[in-house]
Parts: sequence; structure tokens; C-alpha cells
Amino acid sequence: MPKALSEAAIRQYRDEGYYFPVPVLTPEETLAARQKLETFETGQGHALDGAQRSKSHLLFKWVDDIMRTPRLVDAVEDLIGPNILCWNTVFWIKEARTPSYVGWHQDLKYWGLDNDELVSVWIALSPANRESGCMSVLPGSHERQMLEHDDTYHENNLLTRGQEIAVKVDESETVLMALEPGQASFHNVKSAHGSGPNNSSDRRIGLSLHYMPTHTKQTLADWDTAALVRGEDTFGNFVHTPLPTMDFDPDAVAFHTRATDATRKIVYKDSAAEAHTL
Ligand SMILES: O=C(O)CCC(=O)C(=O)O
Repeated sequence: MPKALSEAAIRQYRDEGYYFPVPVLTPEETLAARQKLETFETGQGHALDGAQRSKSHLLFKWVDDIMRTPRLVDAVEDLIGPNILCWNTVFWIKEARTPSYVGWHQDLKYWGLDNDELVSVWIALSPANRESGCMSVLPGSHERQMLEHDDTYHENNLLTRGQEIAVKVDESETVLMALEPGQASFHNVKSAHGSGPNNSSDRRIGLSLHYMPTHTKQTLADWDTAALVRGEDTFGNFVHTPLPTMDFDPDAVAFHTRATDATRKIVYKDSAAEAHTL
């Protein structure tokens, strides 16, 4: 008996590689998260940047809390079972009326993880729709072979290498995953997805969380980290991230530096940018 998702939702996720919308945060929780993010950004005088956008649960306790929200983790458990790690938490922010986009890609291509069970959850902290550049997904692409990707390093592509699937994706076959604030989409780590620019007058703010079963292995590095969010980890393939006791907990911040350095090495491995970024 599933804990949070309907049988039909689970079937759709398995057959098509995605499911949305799933309400995961209340309006109050969503507003509070956005306010905490933007209060921090105002304090530092600029938007989140660089490594602040990755493994952010180590910097912000409220992101760690979102990562462990029972109604969210229940839905993840319905898809991947009870022993759950979260590999990464990433902010995807497109400022109002800016050309930033995310090229069509498959997450598994660059993450070094050894299976396709990982589920990416993307939570909207502001309206995500066609105008603001929400994600689109190519149904069924999780069932196919991994596709070739080109590293474009395009300045407006938010992906690390500006990667793009090498063949043209037929937009008429894709599904727009529009979300209200507080709703989430779920996609399989092999599902092809991307998003266009934000033509709206508000920021488009998303937080993605990458959940995987504890038996997952990292194939591109000897040392990698993940948060144990539910169940037990009898495999020990990832060093567990510490639980922050507050925002910018010094121990968690020190760990964040090591953990994001390791992630950077993984996602840039064998790329032209590797020499400049490591
Ligand atoms: O935020 C976006 O538009 C894309 C995010 C993405 O690629 C992901 O969460 O895997």
C-alpha cells in the first residue's frame, strides 16, 4: 500500500518517467522558504551563487528540513523503497525577464551514479509555468538508451557544462510540467528534460532534491556524500552529510566545502572545463 502517491501516479512515473504535480509544501511553508532564501540573499547583497546552490541543505537548516519533510519522503519511498539517501539539493533560480535556460539533458549522464532508480524532485518556490520557464520532460525517454550530449558552455545555459542532448528534441512530444508554488514534479534520472527562459516579472525559483536507494554507488570518485533521510544504510557507499543544527552551522559549512568540491570533480570529469574548474 503506497504511503503518499496513488497507484495511478506510481504507474505513470514508471511508464512515462515523470509525475506531477505533487503538493509537498503548504502555502505558509512555501512562503517561509522563499522569505528565508531572499532574506539571506539581501543580506549578502546578491543572489545565491556558485557552490551555495549545491548541497544547500548543508548551509541552510530549512533546506535540510524540506529534504526530510515526511509527506515528500513518503512519496519518494513509494517509488524507491524505504532506505533513502539524498545525493544533492540544488537551487535553480532564473531571475525575472532573463534569458537563462536549461538545455535538454539526462541527469544520469554526468552524475556517476550506477543505477537509474534515482528520482529528482523539483519543488516550485514561485510560479513555474510556460512564461516563467518551467521544466518540460520527454515522456518515455527513461526507457531508452542514454543519449549523446554536447558540452556547449553556452553562457545562458544553467547546466555546469552547458550540456545539450545532441539530437533535436521534438517539442511536440514533450510535456510542460507547470507547478504552483509548493508543488513538486518527480522525474527519473534518465528522463530527458529542459526548460526555457523566464519571461515573467517574478523570479522562477526551484529547489531540486535527488533521492536514491542506499545501494547506489558512485562510479566516478572514491569519495562522495549523501544525506541519509530515511531507513538504514547497510551499504556505506556514501559518507553521510552531517545534520546542521542551524543555518551556517560551522561543521556543516566545512563539510559543504569538501562535499561540493567532490561533486564538482564528478560533474566536470573528462570535460574541457575540468582543468579550469578543479
Ligand atoms: O530548473 C530547471 O529548469 C531544470 C532543473 C533540472 O534540470 C533538474 O532539476 O534536473
